[in-house]
Amino acid sequence: MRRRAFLNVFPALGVLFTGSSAASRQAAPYRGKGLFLTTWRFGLEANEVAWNSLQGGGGLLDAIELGIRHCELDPRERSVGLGGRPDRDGVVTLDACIMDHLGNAGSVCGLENIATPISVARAVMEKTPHVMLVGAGARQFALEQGFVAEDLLVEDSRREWQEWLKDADYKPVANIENHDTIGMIGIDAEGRLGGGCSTSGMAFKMHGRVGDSPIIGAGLYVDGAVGACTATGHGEEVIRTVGAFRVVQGMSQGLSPQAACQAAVEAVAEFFRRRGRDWSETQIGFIALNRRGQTGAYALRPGFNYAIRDADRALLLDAKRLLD
Ligand code: SD4
Repeated sequence: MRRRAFLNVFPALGVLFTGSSAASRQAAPYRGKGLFLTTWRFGLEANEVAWNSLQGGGGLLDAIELGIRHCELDPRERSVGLGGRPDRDGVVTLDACIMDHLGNAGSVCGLENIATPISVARAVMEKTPHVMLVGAGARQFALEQGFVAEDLLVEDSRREWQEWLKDADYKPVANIENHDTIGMIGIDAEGRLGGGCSTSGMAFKMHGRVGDSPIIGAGLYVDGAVGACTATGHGEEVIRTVGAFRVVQGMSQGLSPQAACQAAVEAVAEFFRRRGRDWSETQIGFIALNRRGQTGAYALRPGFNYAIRDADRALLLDAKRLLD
């Protein structure tokens, strides 16, 4: 009997014959009350907001949007939303995206004057036939949706930019000035997965530069049957290696979230080696979650931390890394 015909007749046996990935998808469904995993220290507060929303009866994507929004609206966070560092022309441009377990997704790139790009990304997902809006079109759409335009450049960021203009030398520094995208992935009590990501991008980038964070598959990816991943760090390297998708693909092939994150960081390192480029100031970090609620995180070098929140834990953890 040909394989497909055999499985049509004996579908329950399919799991035995379709290899480890399909088998692990069938195994041990998630039984917790929910879990959130978020990049960097501000993930602690963002997770708390998301957790309270989920436990209060909100949907998973509502929780993720609210958690990220909390960070976007905090002017002290200088790499996300209001207060984000500007590009080299002194303009704050924001990137964000959101994705659910069904593959619904929305994204905005280079959005100006709107403090909550994650909510605009969600509106793109829910109210347009598109996935991604950029620049002036994204801003126009946001205004049409009732978002309010405001000046996002806070005094501290303006001062830093003016200081930077003296040399105007664009030089990313690992973990220090600009590696602080908020990426949040989560799972709810029904085992649904989702994620979101928001950033002002690399400080003093060229006007018009888009990083990995709003790109579905690079800065964020969710496959409801497998898992979710989000990335932080030097976006060009994450785009080059299709980072978040690579991690989810690794999980679909049977890797644990931890091993899948490690494999993606190793791919980044390998791409650097091939290109013979200096990567001493590059940081990349991935966090991942599978549909059983198992988590993982891995970075290129020390300094990347992430927050986890579930019914038992609210912790900030240091990610394992490739280099010391
Ligand atoms: C970017 N990935 O625009 C973002 C920056 C970042 O933590 O993650 N910072 O390239």
